Formats: sequence, C-alpha cells, structure tokens
Amino acid sequence: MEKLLVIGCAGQIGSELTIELRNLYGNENVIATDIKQAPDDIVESGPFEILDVLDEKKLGETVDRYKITQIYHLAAILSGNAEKNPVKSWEINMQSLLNVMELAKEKKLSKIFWPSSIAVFGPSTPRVDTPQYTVMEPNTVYGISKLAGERWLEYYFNKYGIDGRGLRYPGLISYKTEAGGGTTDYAVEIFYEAVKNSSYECFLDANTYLPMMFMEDAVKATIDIMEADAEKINIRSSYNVAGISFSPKEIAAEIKKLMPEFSISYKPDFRQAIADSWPQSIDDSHARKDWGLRNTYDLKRMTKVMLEEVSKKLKG
Ligand code: NAD
Ligand code: AKB
Repeated sequence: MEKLLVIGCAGQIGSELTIELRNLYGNENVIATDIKQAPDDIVESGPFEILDVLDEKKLGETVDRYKITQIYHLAAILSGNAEKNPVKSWEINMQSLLNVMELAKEKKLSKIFWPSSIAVFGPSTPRVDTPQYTVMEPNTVYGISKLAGERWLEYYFNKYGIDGRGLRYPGLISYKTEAGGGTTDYAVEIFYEAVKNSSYECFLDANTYLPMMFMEDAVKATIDIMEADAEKINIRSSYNVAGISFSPKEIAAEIKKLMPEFSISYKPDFRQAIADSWPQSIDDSHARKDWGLRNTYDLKRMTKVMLEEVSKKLKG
C-alpha cells in the first residue's frame, strides 16, 4: 500500500494535485502538508498538517508516523518572488530538496516527485522548440536552483538508486488557487482582471511568447510519469513538457472573442527580462516517446474554461 506525502499542498499545483491523488490512492493515504493553511477541501477530505520542509526533524517524524512511501515535493519560491530574496529562496529551493532526497535514501522511499521548470534554460539556450538537451545557463536564482535540483535528482538516482522523477513544467494556468509569484502568472491574472474589470495591465510585452499548460494537463502528466514503469523513465533529471505557446497579445485576442469589451495594456516590469531569457516553445518528444505525455488543451479551449470558471468563482 503506497502512502503519499505532499509538501506544498496549498499552492497552485498542490491544491489540485492533492485532490487528484486522493481520488486515486484513497483520502487517508495522501498526507497533505504545507507551511500555511490549506484550502478547506484538502483539510476536510484527509490528513493535513502544517509542516516546514526545512524542519528536517519534523519531516522525518511525519514520514515515520504515516509510514510514507512516496513524496511529492512541491514547495518552492517561484521566479518573480525569488529575485526579491535570492539567498533565502536558494535555501528554500535547494535545502528542501536535499532534505527530501536524504530522507528518501534513509527511509528507502519508493518514489519522489519534484518539479523542475522551463526556468532551467537561459539566454544562451535556443528559444524555439527548445530541445531536452541543450545549453543551460539560467540567470535567475530560481532557474539556477531548478537546474541544480535536476542535477541532484539524477545524482541520487545514479548513486543511491532513488527513483526520483521530474518535469520541467511550463507556466501553469488554473482557476482554483492563485499563481505563486512567477513570471508566467500574467496568464492567470488576465482572466481574473477580465472578469472583474474587463481590462488588464500586463507586466510583460505584447509579443512575449512563453510555453504554458492548463492545470488539468499538468496534473495528468504528473500522475502519468509517476505511474509509468521505472524502465520507461530514461531521463532522471527532468523531462521537457511543452503545453501551448502564446503571447499576451494572442491570449488577449482569444479573450476578446468571448468578451468583446475586454482590453489589454502593457507595462513591462522586472519580469520581462526573466521571460526574455526563457524558451518561447519546447520540444517534449522525449516525454511523449518514453512514457506517453499527451496534452489536451489548446489556447481556445483553455480560455473558454478559464473565463467560465473564474466568473463562477468570483460570483461566489
Ligand atoms: P506555489 O507557490 O503556488 O506553492 C508552493 C507551496 O509551497 C505554497 O503553498 C507554500 O506555502 C509552500 N511552501 C513554501 N515554503 C515552504 C516550506 N518551507 N515548507 C513547506 N511548504 C512551503 O507554487 P506552485 O506553482 O504550486 O509550484 C509548485 C512547484 O512546481 C514548485 O517547485 C515550482 O517551482 C514548480 N513549478 C511551478 C510552475 C507553475 O507555473 N506553477 C511552473 C514550473 C514549475
Ligand atoms: C514561474 O514563472 O516562475 C513559474 C515557472 C515557469 O517555473 N510559473
């Protein structure tokens, strides 16, 4: 019987992935934790504990108490917020992963999920159809921590046989929980502002292309890689996953088709330089070939669902 620990369950991904994991493995078998209070549906549907992943002792006790066999480690400081406090963000992003990997070694955990990001790439990387293997010289603290994390994931696999699996998520778009302080957050905020004010001031330029993915596809990809047979996982750092690439101008045009009164203006801030250092689109052929990654949302379908769901949410 697998017992799962989710670290960072209250975040944009955790708040949806935890519920999906509970549907699959049973509510009592998925222990949700975060440094802050989780949404009601997580607290009410199964075990929830406040846990700081940097607290090694409590992390170890939690793994023992619940007889945990797998960890989904989602806690991190994202790109925009990390630039505001680089050293602290490095500590959270790196030390947390080392705590989890050391525990996996000591307690012989069966699998670890840890998400990487398109932030592992940098300005010297080819930006269109960015390959799995290419130049990687990230210039943000978040990107540096993700690249180092990938190296650690592969190192623990090669050296200790720890079955760690990772995805280089693109920007994730969802309506349940706000985005957590990243550069791709504009593609979530735009829907809230469209519904509330029929207008949005974007912190990126009109033609800034970035890869994005709707949360339902991201959750499915996460579960698919974790459920795949170990021999299918040929890449032990993290897999490219592509999703959909579009610019602020293109998503605004798609929103306008459903809300003709919507307007967008542009006031780029420090996140523009981050976006300019990231890929515009991603080649995810390895993930497709190795364990069957599939994406089901395009820009049109995602825009329709986001507008409907954000409208419902804001109307209470
Ligand atoms: P988020 O910021 O929404 O959630 C992170 C959660 O971690 C928060 O609930 C936060 O309270 C918690 N946390 C922070 N510090 C903690 C600590 N010390 N102990 C325990 N919990 C702590 O982030 P997210 O968007 O859900 O991202 C989850 C993971 O996926 C991160 O590793 C992130 O880098 C990665 N990722 C996210 C995206 C995206 O677009 N959302 C894209 C690429 C990669
Ligand atoms: C961010 O913008 O920091 C994240 C990511 C792509 O890793 N959404």
